[in-house]
Amino acid sequence: MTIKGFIFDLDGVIVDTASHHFAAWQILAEDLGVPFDEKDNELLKGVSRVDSLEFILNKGGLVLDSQTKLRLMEKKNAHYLSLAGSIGVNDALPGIVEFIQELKSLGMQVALGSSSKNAHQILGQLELTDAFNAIVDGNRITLSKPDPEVFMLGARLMGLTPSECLVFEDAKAGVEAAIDGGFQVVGVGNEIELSDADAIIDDFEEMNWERMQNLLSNS
Ligand code: B16
Ligand code: MG
Repeated sequence: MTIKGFIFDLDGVIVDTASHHFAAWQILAEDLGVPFDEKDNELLKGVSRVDSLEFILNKGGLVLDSQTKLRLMEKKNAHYLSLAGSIGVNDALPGIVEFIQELKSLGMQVALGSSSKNAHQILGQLELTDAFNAIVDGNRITLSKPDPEVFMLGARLMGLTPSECLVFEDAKAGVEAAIDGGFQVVGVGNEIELSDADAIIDDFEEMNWERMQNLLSNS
């Protein structure tokens, strides 16, 4: 099937916000007396805010009422936004803007498929909002990755089927979501974590559509 559309994850694919999410969750976990390290954080990539909090509470064997959970999520998010506030137009990861521009010049459609409720804010800071034909973020979905809802909606908004789209993901949960939805998926980053993807790249530096097609056909 010919690829006609592309769905990009945000955190870890377009911009490196993972360290800010990690720092904000780590402080919250520390306050709760729950150990939380980079390995834990790896499992939370692509996972919604509420599911991430539940992971930390489960790890610590803690049961809290819904009001307290809401307060903790607000606190984490305020901390995350203060850290991510410095993100600006030059902080898109190397090569990503050029790659998206090339796809669009070839007449392809491009969507965002992010679990983050802050996606519009971050895209705005990067001045990339207008680069996308469709934006699906954490406010538009009910089920977080590894459920495929975010990518299914992205494909639908572009008027395409999953088999006509290629997904780019840095998270294990996101790769699983794409496969479950019937998409081809390129993992961005860790070869071991993302080994189920159709192809894996380190980043978008020097990347173009021809090279990407070669990678997919050789995998
Ligand atoms: P928020 P993505 C995900 O974004 C992040 O990878 C994950 O760490 C975060 O918990 C999730 O968004 C929710 O983010 O708290 O901003 O709504 O990778 O799907 O773009
Ligand atoms: Mg991500």
